[in-house]
Amino acid sequence: MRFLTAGESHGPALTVIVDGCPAGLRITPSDIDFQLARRQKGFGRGARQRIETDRVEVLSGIRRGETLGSPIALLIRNRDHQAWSATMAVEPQDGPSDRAVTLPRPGHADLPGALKYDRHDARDLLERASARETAARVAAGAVARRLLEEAGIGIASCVVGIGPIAVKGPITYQDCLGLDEDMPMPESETRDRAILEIKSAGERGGTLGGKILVIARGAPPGLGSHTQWDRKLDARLALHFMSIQSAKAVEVGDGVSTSGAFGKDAHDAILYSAESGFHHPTNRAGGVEGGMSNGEEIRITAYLKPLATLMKPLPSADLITKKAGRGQIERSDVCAVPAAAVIGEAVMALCLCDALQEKFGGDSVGEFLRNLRAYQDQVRRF
Ligand code: EPS
Repeated sequence: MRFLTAGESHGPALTVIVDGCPAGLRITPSDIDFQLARRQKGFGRGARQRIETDRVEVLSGIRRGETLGSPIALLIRNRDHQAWSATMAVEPQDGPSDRAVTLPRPGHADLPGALKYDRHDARDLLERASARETAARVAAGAVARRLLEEAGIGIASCVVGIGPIAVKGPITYQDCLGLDEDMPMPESETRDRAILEIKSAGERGGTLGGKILVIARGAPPGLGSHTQWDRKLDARLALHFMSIQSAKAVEVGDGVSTSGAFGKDAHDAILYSAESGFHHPTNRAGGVEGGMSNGEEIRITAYLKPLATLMKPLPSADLITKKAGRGQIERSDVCAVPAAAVIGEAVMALCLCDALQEKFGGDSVGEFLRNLRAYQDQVRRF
């Protein structure tokens, strides 16, 4: 299953085409809207989310509540486009743009994009670099997670850090369920401190990053492969998570702490019981060994930098005059980490769906599930 998104933040709409979804998957627009609404929540979001109520329009690939096996085209309109129609006009316009951005924001796509694409108005870059694009990926992810549900795979997430505030952990899958959607952090005292931290950052005109944990439960062993670098599941997960706007690091399992440990404290022993088959008493590997899922929970932590749009901007230089100034002020969020957790669930679903279909194929959901079950049976009888 593959997908491509298109759309600018203040253009008419975002779109995504999901290709390769098997036929016969039961899905409704409300399944997708449910995930889109989750993405819009979160403490620290800015004014844009009060303008938008993201809703999907299904243009193709779904009929009478089931996928057809044909490309699924999804569209999410930008309500805010009304206020930006002249700025974002497709037709040639007279004179300079009313909302040109010539002072690139340090940390954003503005400067490297301007140089690369030879554009002197950074709006030509920032409109696409905007995290609004993630609405399209969350819509595609909602399709992927429906297929995962059929395969018995669940995905949950939580926020494990906001700026300097971090949960103590360890965090289980269960801990990620039923959390407050505005700040889905498992430890209530830490959550209260995180909210205060965001409030105070906002008052000071600053922004905050943080970290999210995404867990997939129920994946069979053997997704991905050790045989080639670009088939390794951990490498593919890292690509998916790293592509979330503002992600700067991705950790599989306890990868960061085990890099400083002795081998005996870094790996997970192998046990066997008639009931559970081969399994591990710990999960430092985060469910991936040798580039393949090992049957344990797949655990990814993604680290997000503070958003680059600052109300008290850093020094910058003008793209046209080259004169010193400060990064342009644009409407933005103080903190988008809670939304990133929802986006992380979507990219986890998309990555696992791709790996599952690579292994089990199937033009229909029935064929896909038959192949999966035959393999699960093989693993049980190993
Ligand atoms: C976002 C939409 C954007 C920002 C934010 C996330 O809307 P606008 O630019 O109109 O305020 O709120 O994007 C960024 C922080 C960014 O750097 O692009 C969204 O829908 O998620």
